[in-house]
Amino acid sequence: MKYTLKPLILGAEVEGIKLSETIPHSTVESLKEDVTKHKLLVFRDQGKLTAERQVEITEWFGELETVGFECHPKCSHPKVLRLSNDATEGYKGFGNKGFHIDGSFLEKPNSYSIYHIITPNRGKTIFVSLNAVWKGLSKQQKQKWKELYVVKKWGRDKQGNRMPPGSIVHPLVYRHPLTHEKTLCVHLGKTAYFNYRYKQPDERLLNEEESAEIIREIKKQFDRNNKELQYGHEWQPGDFIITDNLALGHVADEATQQDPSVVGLRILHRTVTKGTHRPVSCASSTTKCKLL
Ligand SMILES: O=C(O)CCC(=O)C(=O)O
Ligand SMILES: [Fe+2]
Repeated sequence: MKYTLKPLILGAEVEGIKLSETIPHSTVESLKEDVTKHKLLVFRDQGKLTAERQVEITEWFGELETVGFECHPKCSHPKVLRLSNDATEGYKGFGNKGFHIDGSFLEKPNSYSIYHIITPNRGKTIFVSLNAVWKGLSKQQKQKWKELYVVKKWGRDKQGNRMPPGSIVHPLVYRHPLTHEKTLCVHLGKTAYFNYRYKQPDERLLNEEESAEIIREIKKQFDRNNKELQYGHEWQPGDFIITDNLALGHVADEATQQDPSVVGLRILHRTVTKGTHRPVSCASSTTKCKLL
């Protein structure tokens, strides 16, 4: 099955694929390569795909992850996270606390995040290439960021049990397991503290104010040059998006959460695959930049 790609500010739009139909294996393989290459693929006019079909498509990329959410009563599949600005339709308040990758609270953050809009409103999801953020830093900033570790507010073990603050610590900067590009393990809304030179003899847990300052510094980089790195996806009926979750930061903008009577009802189905790699720092001379 042939398809074409139309470049976007970030990622590409796929033309010539109907996701409700059976997709040949060779096409699936080529789409997988394109997700890694372009970081984000948008499929327009897909109608309303069932939750089961979204799960099947997600399985092209790996095993589904359900840690971190329960099945909403309105959702027809336990592995699909149903989000809405109306609590009777889906969970409210997901993904709007700041730029993040999904599953940053897990030992192995999610590899792919997949979104299908069931009912769009004017709320956007904003995506940013983490490697582009990294590349635009000054030399001094790169040096500093490479030594920073993110201490999560809380974590989850493989069974989904909540773990106390400090149990999940990830390097802020590491290499993407497939592309080997530098990328970031971020959640600008759910980081408790940063640790400078974690597990080195001179390691230091930054205090609340110092950590908040780092968050502001990172946020400023996501917003830099009048937000030129940001791609705000304006959802249209039938949109389906596949992202390389480790390569992109994303956030749901304000309008995604506002009252349906003001901005219209929004329903989004989101799936994620289990992560396969633990982020490993490249910073210290004693830690080789191995991909575990
Ligand atoms: O609602 C959105 O646009 C994004 C949701 C999100 O980021 C999440 O569920 O992790
Ligand atoms: Fe998210």
